[in-house]
Amino acid sequence: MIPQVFDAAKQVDQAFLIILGISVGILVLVTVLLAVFVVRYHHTRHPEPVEIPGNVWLELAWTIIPAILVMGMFWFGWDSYKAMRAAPENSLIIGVEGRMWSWSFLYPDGKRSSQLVAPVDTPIKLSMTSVDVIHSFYVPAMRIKMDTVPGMTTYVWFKSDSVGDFDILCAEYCGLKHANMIARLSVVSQDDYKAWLAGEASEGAAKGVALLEDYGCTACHSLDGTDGVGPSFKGISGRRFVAELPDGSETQMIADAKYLKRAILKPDAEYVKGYSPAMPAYEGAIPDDDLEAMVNFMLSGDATPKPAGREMAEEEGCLSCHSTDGSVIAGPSFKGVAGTMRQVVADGAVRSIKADREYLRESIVSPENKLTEGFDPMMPAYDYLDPAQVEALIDYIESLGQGS
Ligand code: HEC
Ligand code: HEC
Ligand SMILES: [Cu+2]
Repeated sequence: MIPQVFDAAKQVDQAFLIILGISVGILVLVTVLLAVFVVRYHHTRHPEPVEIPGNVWLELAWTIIPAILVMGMFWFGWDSYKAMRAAPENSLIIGVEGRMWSWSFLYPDGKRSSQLVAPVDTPIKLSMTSVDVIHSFYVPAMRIKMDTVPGMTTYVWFKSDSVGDFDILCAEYCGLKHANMIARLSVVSQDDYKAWLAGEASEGAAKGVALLEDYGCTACHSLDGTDGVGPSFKGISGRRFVAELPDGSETQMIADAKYLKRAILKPDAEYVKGYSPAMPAYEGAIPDDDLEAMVNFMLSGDATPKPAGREMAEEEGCLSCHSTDGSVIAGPSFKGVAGTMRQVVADGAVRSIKADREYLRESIVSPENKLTEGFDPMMPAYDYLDPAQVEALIDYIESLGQGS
């Protein structure tokens, strides 16, 4: 038997059992009567058919009894339906996003995860939508199933009275890898939930700040947006700025992982316009781990290393559309795509463009800008990934071979 951890789900089970019981009762009654009548009124025993003109009591009975049964079934069904729809006012609201072919869960503080973590004994209201086609969010253990529809918000709620892990599935056929839309609902204690929510993020942030202080960076760079000897680190991730090259020329640049590392190790490769060349070179002075952690922190506010690209590509569902062996699933294979010339459709025209990091980045964050020719515009925009994560994905794609 599947677990019963949600009160409203118990009502659903009850309604189900009542309807099943009545149906079985009727089946038995009809079958028995059928057998009795076949024997009792067989022409050998009952050679003379009798015409029965009517029987008021019988007619009343077979009208009223079924009416009561049907109304009764309706009542239990309605009652459990109401219980499933009536999310308590004080519910914790968690967002759900369906996409081909994975689920994302969004917590009130902005945290995002690919598994649903929920505190025990707390009503949870899931506010759901889809970024592409219709999916259906299904948690058998909670007896909840609801379509997620693009452009529309639907909801379900549940409250688990015990901790445990439960399956989440998609119950609406949504294409090739529909069966991959499996996730986990982990119901955990209140303390574990708080720890999970605050968890690594704040530890990672504290580590980032500590590193920048330890290496003396904060003497010249603020973390809160105020200008110092150097630009503030606040909002540096993905910032567009004008760089002055050593030869005196200027160029437009974007602060990504590669640039940030260079800016720290070899500041004289380019200077941020408007600042003096006061930044010391840290080449050889910062171990790789610390440099990585600092850059992660600048990009995402969290110094802990992001999962490697391969893991992310699995977590985010990229590999359900992109193969790594050259075969085509729904999108082009990642194998050897980096560095090749791509035929893309942009603004209605087809043109050729090199798959450099900038192009790959755009393909991930806003795929609709440049569609690879010959493929459907089905890739969802991964604009919620932080830059460090996008960089990791690009590194992973590049590691699968570079074309020319
Ligand atoms: C003596 C002051 C000083 C110290 C100490 C210093 N910087 Fe800088 N930093 C600057 C200045 C001035 C600039 C702008 C000119 C340039 O691009 O080099 C800059 C630029 C940068 C940039 C590029 C910023 C942008 O907006 O593109 C990064 C990243 C950076 N520093 C990181 C660090 C890190 C990390 C440390 C510590 C390990 C550090 N800095 C220590 C003065 C400093
Ligand atoms: C629902 C299927 C689907 C998912 C999920 C998906 N993609 Fe795509 N992707 C496509 C399709 C189809 C194209 C080709 C059309 C276009 O350019 O959007 C594409 C194009 C790309 C391109 C450009 C490739 C080229 O040949 O120029 C890159 C890079 C890419 N995807 C990366 C990713 C990454 C990274 C993820 C996961 C974070 C991801 N995709 C998730 C379907 C998908
Ligand atoms: Cu689906």
